[in-house]
Formats: sequence, C-alpha cells, structure tokens
Amino acid sequence: MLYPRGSESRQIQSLDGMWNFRIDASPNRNLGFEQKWYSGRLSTTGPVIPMAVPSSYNDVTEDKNIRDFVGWAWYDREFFVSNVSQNRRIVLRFGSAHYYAIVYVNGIEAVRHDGGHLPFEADVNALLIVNGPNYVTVAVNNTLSPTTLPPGTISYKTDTSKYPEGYFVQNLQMDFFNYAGIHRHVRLYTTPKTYIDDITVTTTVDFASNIGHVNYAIEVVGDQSGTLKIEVIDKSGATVATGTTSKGSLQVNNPQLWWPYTMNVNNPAYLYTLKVSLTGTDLDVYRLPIGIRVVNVTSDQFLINNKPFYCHGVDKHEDSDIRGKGLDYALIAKDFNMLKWLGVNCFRTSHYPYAEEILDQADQQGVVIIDESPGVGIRSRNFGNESLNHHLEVMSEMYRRDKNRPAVCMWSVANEPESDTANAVPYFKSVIGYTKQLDPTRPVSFTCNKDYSNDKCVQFVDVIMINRYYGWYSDTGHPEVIQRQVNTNFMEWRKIYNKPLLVSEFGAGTVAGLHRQPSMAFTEEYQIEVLSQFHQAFDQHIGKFLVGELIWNFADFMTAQNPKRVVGNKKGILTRQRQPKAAAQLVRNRYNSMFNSSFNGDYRLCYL
Ligand code: GCB
Repeated sequence: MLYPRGSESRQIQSLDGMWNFRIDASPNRNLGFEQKWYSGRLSTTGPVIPMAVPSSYNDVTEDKNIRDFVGWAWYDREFFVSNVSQNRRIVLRFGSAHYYAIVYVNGIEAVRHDGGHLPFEADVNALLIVNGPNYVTVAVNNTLSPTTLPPGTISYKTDTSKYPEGYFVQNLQMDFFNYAGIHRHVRLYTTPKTYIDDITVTTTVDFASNIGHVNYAIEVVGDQSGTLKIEVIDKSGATVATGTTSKGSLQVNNPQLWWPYTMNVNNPAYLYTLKVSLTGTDLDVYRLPIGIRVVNVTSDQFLINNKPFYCHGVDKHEDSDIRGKGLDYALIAKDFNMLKWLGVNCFRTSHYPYAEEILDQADQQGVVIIDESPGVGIRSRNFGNESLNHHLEVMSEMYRRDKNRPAVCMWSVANEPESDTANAVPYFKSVIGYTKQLDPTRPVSFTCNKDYSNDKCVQFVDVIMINRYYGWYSDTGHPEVIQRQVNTNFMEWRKIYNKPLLVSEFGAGTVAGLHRQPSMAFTEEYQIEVLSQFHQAFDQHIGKFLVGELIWNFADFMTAQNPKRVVGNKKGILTRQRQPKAAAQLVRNRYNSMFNSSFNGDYRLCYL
C-alpha cells in the first residue's frame, strides 16, 4: 500500500481536525450498532464532544470513564468532495486506528480493519454524494483479546459482594497504556481510474565496480496497456537511470549510498527519487523516495554497505502527554533532535509499527530502524492458529507498508514471547520463516527475555536480541554484579549460537529529581550506575560479536495503573516531556564518542 503522496495526478485532502465523539458505555457496549449510530449524524443519537484526530482519546478529557474506557468509541465528521475529484478514484485512508475499526461513509460500511498500528483504506466513489455534505463515521474498539496483537483478556467480575453487576476489566500482557482512537492521519486522496497500486524496490551494490542496482516491481490496477516510465532521480534533479518495464533492475553508476548519519556525517541518508509515470488514457505519477544500501549479517557482524554497523541506540514508545499515541509533528521533530543530541544511531519501534511520518524522518536523517510488530507479550495461550494467522497478516501488512524504507534494517516479529515453551517453536518458525520469505533482504529477529538454557526459538533468528535487567529485576540495588552477569550470559549464548548478539533492553526505573548518595533504586544516581556497568561490560564485546545496545527507554511512558509503576514506567533517560535525567549526559558522552572518535584500531574504524 503506497503512502499517499501528492503529484500532478494525485490530490490529497486532509480529514484531520476536530471530530464528534462519544463512547458507547452501554452495558454490552453494543448500543451503537443496535441503534445504528452510523446511519445518521452522531449528534442526532446522543450527546457528542469534540475530539482531536489524530490523537488518543484517553488523556484529552477530564473524564476517567473516557480515559479508562474499554469498548466501542464512535467518531464522525462532515466533508465535501468536488465535482473534479468525482472523475477520479477517491480513496479514504486511515494511517491507523486502535484497535479494531469499522468505517462508514454516508451510513454505508466502507472498510473494517483489525489491528491498531497499520494503515487501511477503501475506494469510496460509490458511497459519495457530489455537491452535498458527506459524513464519515468510525467505530473504534480497543478491546484486546487472546487473538489480538498485542494480546489481552477481559475478566468479568461476577462476585457481586465485591463488584457491581456487569463489571469487567481489561487485562494487558504488555507494559504500556492501551491508548486508543484514531491515531494517525485520515485522508482522502485521488488517483486516476487506472493507477499505480504498488511499487517494490530492493537495492544491491556491486562494490568492486561501484554500481548500485535498483530492482523494482510495479503493479498497475486497471487498463494494462499504458506506457510506464521509471526514472531514478538524484538530489540535484538529474535522472541517473531509466526503465520502461513493470519489473526490472536499473543501474546507478557511482551511487551515493544511504548511510546511517554516524557512518557518513558529511553525506548521510542520501535519498534518490524513483519517479514512476504511467501514461495511458490518463496520467498517473508517483514519486517514491529510495535509498541505495545493502544490509548483511555474518556470524559476528551487522553490515551496512559491507561495513560493520554498531547500534548505539534506544528503545522508544510513540507516547506523549495529552495526545497519547496520536501523531504529533512537534513531538517527532523534538524526538529526532533529541536522538541526534544523544548520538543515537538506531532505535527499535518497540512494541508496534510507528507512524509512517516517523519512519520518513529516519529515512531522511539516517537513523537505523529495527521495525517491530505489535507481537508483544505473546504467551503460551496465544499460540493458536487464529493468533498465528493474524500475526502473519500483520507481518504482511507491515512489510507492505515499510518494505521500501532504507532506514528499516531489521524486522522484529515479537517482544518477549514465551519462547521457552514447546508450542512457541512451530509458531515462531512460521512467523519468522514467513517474514524472511516476504523479505529476503533484511534480517529477522525477536527480542528474547528467556535464557540460553531454556529458549527454544532463537534458533530461527539472524541476530540474537536479548532483554536483560541485571541490577533491576534481579539483584536490585547491586550494580556491582552486572558486568559479571553480562559476560557470563553473553558467553553462554555464544557457545550455543554462532550469531551476532544485540542487547535490545537494559535499564533502571528512575524518578526524575530523586537523588540519594549512596545510590538507591529509582534515583538518578542508580540509573547512571546501572547503565555504566552495562556499558563497561559491552565494551569487552564490541567488535567481537556484540552488534548493538538499546537502552530501555528513550523517555518515560504511560502504563496501566499497577503497584510497580509510578504514573507510568520511569526507565526513560528523558522524562515524558523529553527533558534529560542525569543519565542522558552519560549516554550522550558515550554515544557521541562512538562516532566522533578517529581511527584507533577498534570497532570505530568501521565508521567512514
Ligand atoms: C521489558 C519489556 C518492556 C517493559 C520493560 C520494563 O522487558 O519488553 O515492555 O516496559 O521490560 O520496564 O519492565
């Protein structure tokens, strides 16, 4: 599915803004469907409040019932389409809505989508009224079940001595708040009736002869007799390669490669434009940003353009005050500025696919992405066929959305599943195998919190990713044992698997402004001690088989209420408002020295 981009043949109309909103708090949460709230304007069937789109609805109001709501929430708004666009194909596209969404246009169902973090769209020409007001209604349900990704359960509390009649709660299997609503852009866009439906690009580089190969496949829907022109255009606007077939390979001589910004500070993240023009009865033009680069994994290295890449990074959440998980350009800009300030060259989209607008910045700024699916907290009870089929579907939607992004250098299919159980084996063999089949050009992994002695699924991955909380969830208050435990653990993994290793989580909960000398858990001093003990351990393995470190977490983030969380998870090196805790300076010094240091015979020589 191509991201909507304006061109001489395509127009985009935003439907973002204030929508009307109401939760369906009826006991069975089904009143909206029983009364067909979609068959007229929402305001005619009950009271509505204004709700920002994109945003999560949870933290926008002062109402706890809305913040903690579980069930169907309803949105609607009015819009117009012009006569001109009626001659085109008109598509209604949602960047994402969490979790399950049903969309109606003028009271008729247009599309439904299962899954909270990926785009969906529908051709809506047949549903539109030209020269009249149209309305779109969206019902969004945030209920997580054993077969959703992430999975969850609903507990019905039937003991009426303790709970009122019909009382139920949502149980989560993940450590972040289940923000809900229309999280990303809603847009109408037009294409000609015959149109470019999909473009797939992979690149290879012939280093000896300094040639880049852009392999592409184009899918056209409609009349197939049109003429295609494919151009690779460089930053100066010059066309450097052309093609005319729907599938082919274009040669770019002396290519400017896409590099992470730390590997080529002077010319990072070089993007070409693949311009595809389709001329038939009508013209369609689509411009896709592409990067020429190649990713490989050996038994001990992660190579980008044949040079060893060391990931000095963070894990993140798409999370902020007020907007929850709603797309926010100021936040995206701030986060990338902060990532650069910290010297971060890589992040994992823990624990779900982030907005396309975030990945755009990663492509443009040269920050490597480990693209993670929403497969977080999958337990044994979730390894059934229905879950598996949904997981495969999610991987295919994710691949289809992000496949052309040079910044995406690895897929992570899951975070901390119960990979030590027997039924995890066929499940992950299938999910990882399927992802590799979709995309043979990128490594595939999942993050593992089991151990070398009991995990059963690391056998399928290309890079071992492990989450380790020495000094926090074990030996709390004892950072002095971290180095020993990291070293022992690394060597055990290494004895079993001849694969590169990346520490995909480590960290310590830290309440900003809390100090204690000597340090104690939750103080800023303690976070520094924990991180620096890990750093010293890592330094003994960098350049050998360790290919990266990701701190949990870039910033504090919201979780469900729970006696172990103080208004959310506080393992950020930044506060939720993106202000640095003391550890941010430690990380900044370490990460900046990693790419600023000159050739000195260690792994840093990998950097250009
Ligand atoms: C983990 C999870 C992450 C949690 C983190 C923690 O292992 O992957 O989602 O937030 O630990 O802070 O406990």
